Amino acid sequence: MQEKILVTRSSMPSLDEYVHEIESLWDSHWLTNMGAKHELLREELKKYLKVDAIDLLTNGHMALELVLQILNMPKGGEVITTPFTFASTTHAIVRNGLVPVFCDINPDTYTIDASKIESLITDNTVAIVPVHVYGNICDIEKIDEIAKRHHLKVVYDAAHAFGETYNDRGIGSFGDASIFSFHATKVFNTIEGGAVCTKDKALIDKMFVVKDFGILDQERVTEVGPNAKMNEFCAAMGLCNLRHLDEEIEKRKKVVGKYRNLLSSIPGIKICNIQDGVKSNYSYLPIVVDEKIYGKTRDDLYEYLDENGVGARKYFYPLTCDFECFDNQFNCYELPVARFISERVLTLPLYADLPVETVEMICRLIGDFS
Ligand code: T4K
Repeated sequence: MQEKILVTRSSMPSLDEYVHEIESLWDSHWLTNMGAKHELLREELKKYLKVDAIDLLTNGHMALELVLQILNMPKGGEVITTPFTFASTTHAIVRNGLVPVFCDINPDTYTIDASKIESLITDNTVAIVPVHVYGNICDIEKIDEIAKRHHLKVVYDAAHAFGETYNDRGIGSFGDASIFSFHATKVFNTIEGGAVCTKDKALIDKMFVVKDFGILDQERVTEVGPNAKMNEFCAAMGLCNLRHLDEEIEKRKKVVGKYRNLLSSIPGIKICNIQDGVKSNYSYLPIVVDEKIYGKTRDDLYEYLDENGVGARKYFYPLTCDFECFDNQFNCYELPVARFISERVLTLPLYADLPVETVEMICRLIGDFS
């Protein structure tokens, strides 16, 4: 039987390249706690991402959770954010004792609708946490302008936007800070991993301490922090993957081009456009199924693809505000666009080595089913 085609597949260097990269660890016996590979990767990523300062962490979630901790906003403070995201974004807010206030999304980019942010600001608002979802870039100028006028912090969840630029500026250089995910499923992976980027060097100095239990030196513990350090094996994977990244993104671009070409003729299937001024990383391929035109619902199509060995995913359904763990304690109203998209979106398989014939087969299935 043919193997199922999953929504993505981790990029990996050759085994030889990875083994060569980790060999020195057998001499040093230095496996974690900000070792040589961690520091080298940090330097290389600072250049690649075009940012002023960066720190590496165990994963993207801890990067977001800890940056919100370090910004030290009052407990109970309200954070305007999007419900159309992965669980991590909302959990990072809630786990900091902050209150998510959900804003609707833009119908074309699926990012937070910046024109609706201001009406949600109250005396308790402390920050905005937008998400560059699927690598689509938020309305940065408008968000920046609102945040300045209302003295709010802005932390971008850029988990999907690794390596992207907006008007030639690294996407991690906007707002008070941005976080990236280097999870196995991402364009750039360190197996598990993540980073925080910012102009604020003091924030990075603090992160270096907070992510290591708040230990400043052998006799002083100055922060209450978890263990969120990236280890040397993960950093080594990052060093290898970074060497091949541009080539991987080029291959993804071709896969996306093929999808775009074949799907554009199927009525009722919508794909987002690449935005002006954005250098894309081609990280995800979301389609939105308009059942009135396509004739079948997103869920019908999901099932049909699954029966035919194609593992598309409903990223992002349900909206995070509807998660049972929140038990309706946060506002879930006035999110018509987010609800519309979340109920109709399907993320198709996308990775650098996805064969053209497979893309053709997936598009044929989608076309034939309508
Ligand atoms: N903010 C946003 C907006 C995010 O999307 C995420 C993570 C975060 C923050 C937090 O970043 P991290 O703390 O994770 O660094 C996956 C990922 O686990 C998660 O990182 C990602 N977003 C989310 C969108 O997708 P699942 O539960 O869908 O993963 P899973 O295990 O079902 O894997 C999906 C597919 O990937 C599999 O079908 C096959 C492929 N895969 C998976 C793994 C684990 C591989 O090829 N290799 C692998 O090792 O969450």
